[in-house]
Amino acid sequence: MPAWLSHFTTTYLMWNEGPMIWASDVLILLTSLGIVVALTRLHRWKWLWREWLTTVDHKKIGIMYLIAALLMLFRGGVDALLLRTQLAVPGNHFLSAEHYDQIFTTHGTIMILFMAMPFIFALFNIVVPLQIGARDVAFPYLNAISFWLFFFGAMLFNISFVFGGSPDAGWVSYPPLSELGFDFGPGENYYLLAVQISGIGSIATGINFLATIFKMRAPGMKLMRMPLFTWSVVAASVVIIFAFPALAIALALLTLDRVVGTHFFTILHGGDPMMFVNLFWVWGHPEVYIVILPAFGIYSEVVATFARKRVFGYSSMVLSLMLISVISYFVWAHHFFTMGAGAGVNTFFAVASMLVAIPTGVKVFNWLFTMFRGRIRLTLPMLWTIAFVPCFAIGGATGVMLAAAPADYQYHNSYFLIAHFHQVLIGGVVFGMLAGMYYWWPKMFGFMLDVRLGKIAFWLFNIGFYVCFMPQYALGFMGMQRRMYTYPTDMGWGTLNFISTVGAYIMGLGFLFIVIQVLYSIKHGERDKTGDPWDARTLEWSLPSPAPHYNFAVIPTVTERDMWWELKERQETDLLKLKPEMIKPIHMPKNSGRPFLLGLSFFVAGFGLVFGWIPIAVIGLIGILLCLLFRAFEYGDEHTVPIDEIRETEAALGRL
Ligand code: HEM
Ligand SMILES: [Cu+2]
Repeated sequence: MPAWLSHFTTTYLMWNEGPMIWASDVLILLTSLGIVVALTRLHRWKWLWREWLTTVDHKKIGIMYLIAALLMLFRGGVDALLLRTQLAVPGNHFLSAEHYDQIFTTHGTIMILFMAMPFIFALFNIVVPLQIGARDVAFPYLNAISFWLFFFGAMLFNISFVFGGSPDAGWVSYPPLSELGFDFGPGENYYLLAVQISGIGSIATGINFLATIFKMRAPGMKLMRMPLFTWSVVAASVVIIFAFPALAIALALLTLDRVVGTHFFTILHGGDPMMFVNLFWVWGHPEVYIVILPAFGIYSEVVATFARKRVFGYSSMVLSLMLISVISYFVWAHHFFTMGAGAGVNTFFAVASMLVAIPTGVKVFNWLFTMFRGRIRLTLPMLWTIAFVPCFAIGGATGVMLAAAPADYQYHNSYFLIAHFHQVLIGGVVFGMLAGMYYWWPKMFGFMLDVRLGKIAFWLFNIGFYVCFMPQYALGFMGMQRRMYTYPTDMGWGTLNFISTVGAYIMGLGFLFIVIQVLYSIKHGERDKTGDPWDARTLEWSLPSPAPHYNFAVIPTVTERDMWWELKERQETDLLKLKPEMIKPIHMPKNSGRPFLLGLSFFVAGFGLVFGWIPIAVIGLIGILLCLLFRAFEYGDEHTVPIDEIRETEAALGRL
């Protein structure tokens, strides 16, 4: 091999790092080839471009978010299994310390930013316009940009594994560890740029959905008539808009430190690493609420539907959503009680953190009261919701323990913390997202998912969860610290770690069953011809599944909360029935390839900056500018759907 080539393969392709990299290379190559061949053989390239890559339809964007989130759940899950395999027995050499660092970093970053975030955005997109009686979001073009920024940010982050090396300073990326002096590989740059790019998309999504909900509701849908999921999106969007800029600034300043040589967060020359820690958690704590609040919204919809009762304490549900989102800004320092802020500061943040338990408790009791004496149906969404309650209660209780600042000196950065946050993130967020996916699946795709396979997945995942994470509370008390890549036999941590790893594999099996369930149901799933398979309460269920691209042929006028349910109860659904003369032409946004190209340009620019390859970065930046320029001079990005076409579509759906 010529010298330059071997330099390239070791420095960038990391072929000297062993079978894990080779296997990934082969897998990526085979998957890409498989996709290309399949698309070509089935003549689907045009379809892919026209129907998906250029779409501005919120329902399709939502589905793309969902697919991406599930893929990232898989990637983050494989990371988790690698980590747990390494920790299964004392003195293990399955992963090196270096690889362990990289994998917990990519696992954490991917799970939070590239799995949980797109999962909530998937459901925002799929549900909100249908629930409030709108034809799309307020800014459909921007919505597509948000998706492609997220997507290409995620791709940029993922290729670090096979090109140049992954970040390894943890998902929080604290300096000075993440500064050039200690971390000179491209991995940290990947982290900074990838998270930055997708973060811009997230801010735009927050703005988009707030505008959508405030400006695009159907006539008569007053704020206090909105479904609770929509309310939870309001709360989460507000938090996104105020929190994500802090992250953007923290990342930008650290990027400047690394790329330009400034000293914002260094120890030398007047910098201060604690500034980064504060900025990071000013975003980071609200971030966990950004992902949990929509889950709370989902639980509210599911509980009301499957207990066949109006949600208990609607107003207190709305108020507690809002209270949680406000309080979430005053708790960030609970992530570093031990870093020397002093008793006064710690007391403030401890008390504020514990306060969050009050509105959260209100919500939990309201869900329980809604179920109380309801005619409960144990469908898949309901099972995940019921499983959430005890899981989240334990996670919440251990959270209050962690919020006790003096006691946190014992638990800080131990496995107790790891168990706590997985309990709230999995038991709260992942359970919620799965409940939401199961609940709205028929609305998205028009068919039902197999229940038997879903129940197997449910039980495997839940049992696996407790087997995996309960031992970790004990391990924390026994002194095991987080981010340890191995431990000696005489610490006595072997048995509990082994049990925990077994649990992780059981969860992995649970995920596998979800995949099998989806694949099986694509072929054998029962069609949903009614549009309302759950006998549900809110407007989206008055539409056919899947809804036509313009959603509502005629925008309904809302007269009360849970109107669809109330109309059914009074047998007045005819009030929503279409009459041919009601139909008017509809204005819809035109598809555009530019959001995709803009995302791609960001990817190219980011990739160039990761390695300091300026010409590549410049090409990307020119691409970005061109996309913006063309958009600025675009007139008439809407088209009109003629009356005949709407009548035809509605007639084919049996609604005229
Ligand atoms: C599917 C089951 C999961 C398992 C078995 C698992 C396992 C692990 C393990 C072994 C670690 C490293 C602990 C350490 O050595 O310090 C870790 C860290 C972490 N996990 Fe998970 N995890 C799972 C799911 C999730 C989910 C769903 C999320 C978020 C939504 C998440 C977020 C994180 C974060 C933020 C870290 C910290 C990374 C860091 O220290 O920088 N995990 N997880
Ligand atoms: Cu926090």
